[in-house]
Amino acid sequence: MFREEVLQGLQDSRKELPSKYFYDDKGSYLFEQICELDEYYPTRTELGIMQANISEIASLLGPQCLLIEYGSGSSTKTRLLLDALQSPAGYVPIEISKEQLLRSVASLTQAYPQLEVLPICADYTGDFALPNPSKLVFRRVAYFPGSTIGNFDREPAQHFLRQIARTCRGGGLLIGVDLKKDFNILHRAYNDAQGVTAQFNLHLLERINQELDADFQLAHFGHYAFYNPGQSRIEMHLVSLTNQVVHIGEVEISFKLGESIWTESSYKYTLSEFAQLAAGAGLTMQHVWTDPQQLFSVQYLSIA
Ligand code: AVJ
Repeated sequence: MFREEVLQGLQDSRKELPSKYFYDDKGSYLFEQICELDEYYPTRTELGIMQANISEIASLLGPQCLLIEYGSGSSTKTRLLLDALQSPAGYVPIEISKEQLLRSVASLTQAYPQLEVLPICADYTGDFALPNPSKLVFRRVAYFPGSTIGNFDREPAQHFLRQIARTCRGGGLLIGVDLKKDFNILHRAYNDAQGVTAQFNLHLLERINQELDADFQLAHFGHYAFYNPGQSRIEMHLVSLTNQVVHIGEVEISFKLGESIWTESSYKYTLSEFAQLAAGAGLTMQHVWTDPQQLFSVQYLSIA
């Protein structure tokens, strides 16, 4: 899958690579470093919103809910919820990285011996069978924090929300959504002074070198991230700093000086834009929590 998608993306006239491949072990580590940067406001702002409103959030989700987390990673924010939920029926972490999944399941079962954890190792955008918990489920609630929804273009975002609506019919979705704001704040968040985001972006080439027998020279590419206001998104690119030919196994890929590989989009929404997108997928906004500066939002949407 990785090889096919990489080759296809780089053989396109407009080169691109899927952002989901950032997150191998080193990539996940670099992302955690990003989350601690002064410039990167989303993580700490979302955590602050959750902490400030946790009892209200837990009471909206209600007792005996089955919490289904899409892309659970290390499940850090989840603990906040698990601490506050009234006798949850179970926790279903869906995570593509087996190592991360096993690690977080082990530590969660330690910390929450009463909780039934039903892990699914899968790509959460695909199909998976929901496991049956032994406790009675009052409501299924999907949890999708971190503003990862921002990585999806509009149409795929709506498609994904529709899929959640099917999985959690009669329940809801708790989601973190990054908001539109001063362009300079956005720019700084994706162009940190220490260059961690640049390292994170360039690591994708390193991963391709390691896993697909390629010979990208990292010094010959530059990190370039900017806010595209017309499209309401951060675009992250790797720009070729020279005319060059790169090999991926037997395949040759040529780059012109200045040619870019588009590696990530991170869409930003207003509250009403997101409500509209969600409504189109059959989800109704019930409650929105934000920080005092309105940088970020945590939203609970219900599914009929
Ligand atoms: C994890 C996808 C939400 O888009 O802000 C951080 C990833 N990319 N810095 C984001 C990311 C560059 C992040 N998401």
